[in-house]
Amino acid sequence: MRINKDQIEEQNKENLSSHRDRFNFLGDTLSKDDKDVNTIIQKLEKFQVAIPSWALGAGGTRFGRFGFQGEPSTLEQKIDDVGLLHKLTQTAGAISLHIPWDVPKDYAAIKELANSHDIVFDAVNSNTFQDQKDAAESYKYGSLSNTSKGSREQAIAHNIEVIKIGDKLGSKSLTVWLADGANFPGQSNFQTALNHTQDSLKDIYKALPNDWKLFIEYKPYEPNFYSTVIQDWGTSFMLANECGEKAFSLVDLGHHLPNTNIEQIVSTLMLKGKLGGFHFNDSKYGDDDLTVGSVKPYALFLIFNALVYGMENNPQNPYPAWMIDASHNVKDPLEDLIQSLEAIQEAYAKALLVDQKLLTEAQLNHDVVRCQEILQDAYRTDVRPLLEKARLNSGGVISPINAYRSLTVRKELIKERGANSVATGL
Ligand code: PSV
Ligand code: MN
Ligand code: MN
Repeated sequence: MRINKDQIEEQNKENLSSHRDRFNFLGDTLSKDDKDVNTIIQKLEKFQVAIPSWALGAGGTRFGRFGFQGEPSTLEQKIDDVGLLHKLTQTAGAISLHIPWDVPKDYAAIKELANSHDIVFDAVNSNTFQDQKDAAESYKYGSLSNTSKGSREQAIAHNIEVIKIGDKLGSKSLTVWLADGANFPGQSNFQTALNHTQDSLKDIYKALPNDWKLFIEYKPYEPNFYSTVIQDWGTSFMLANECGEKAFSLVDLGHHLPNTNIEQIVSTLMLKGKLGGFHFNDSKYGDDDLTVGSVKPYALFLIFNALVYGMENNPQNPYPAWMIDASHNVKDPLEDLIQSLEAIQEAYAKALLVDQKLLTEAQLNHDVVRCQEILQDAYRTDVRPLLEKARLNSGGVISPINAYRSLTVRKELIKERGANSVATGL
């Protein structure tokens, strides 16, 4: 199924006059407050978030998986799904592949398909957390950190292979997330594991093309429940520094212990020019991979406030690669991703409303109350008409969820793919 221009216009016709009323009211209010509404809208139009190829089917837990009908069962269909998201939202202009879950067979055809949807290939993700069929070595006791040279070498070779695959697609970065760690005290030697990981990452780094970046993702626990080799931003940062200037840390919102101050981590990494990538999701307890903004929208806003500050004040930090890393059991995955995209744009727009000059002034005056007021004024603003305007300007729909439902997208996908199609990967 493809959504065409006429359908988009048809969808927008219904909502246009109420959108205009709301937009004009907000625009006037913000302009009176000296906010540059057009610049904010332009920034929103430019802000693109990659969709991971594994988020398009219903996710599961280790207790089971409840599929969703009409799931994409091939890479082509996954790209088509991202195409649908992008058509409606104009915010999902990239896809991030996980290898070997989504190895293209015909590169030219896959690139052409993505191009026809106006989608580029963002970071490629390696996978050394599962043993592959017919693999010579096992990752049961680790991959890049394994005490067995054979397992380490296999994991390094896999990452180099992933770079080659990404290179053929036009990707410019490799994300490494390691499940490596230990389930029990005494199971492994912390220092040996860290040294092996560092050496292995350096070997991968050597194979990185000059215009590529290496993103090192951290996570405190799961699937190992006693220790994880790359457990926190400090370890990731240290490894990125050891590798070199093309290596960066990657922050996944779900990869922190409860109540960690993520916005402070973001600030520190950007100050040091080492925030390379970002995985969005939300959580209540751990790496829950819930819809972005569904549980802690204010925390998301504060994180965006730090990101916006960094983007404006830290030229030493590259523009981060944005990706949604969420998937679960009970929602239509495409509706879920639409909600996540909306939440990201909303937090970004609110952060753009923060008057950084006034905030600095209030900070210097130690006016703590004023500082909070400045942040919360921005947070309490209903910025949704700005998002609608940005989508309208770039050819999307005013209300993506409503359009998705009124165009009966899922029904069409079920008709095309069948009720029992199952997404590959996770
Ligand atoms: C691990 O929890 C993670 O966040 C990494 O980014 C993986 O590549 C992804 O989820 C999918 O398993
Ligand atoms: Mn992640
Ligand atoms: Mn995760």
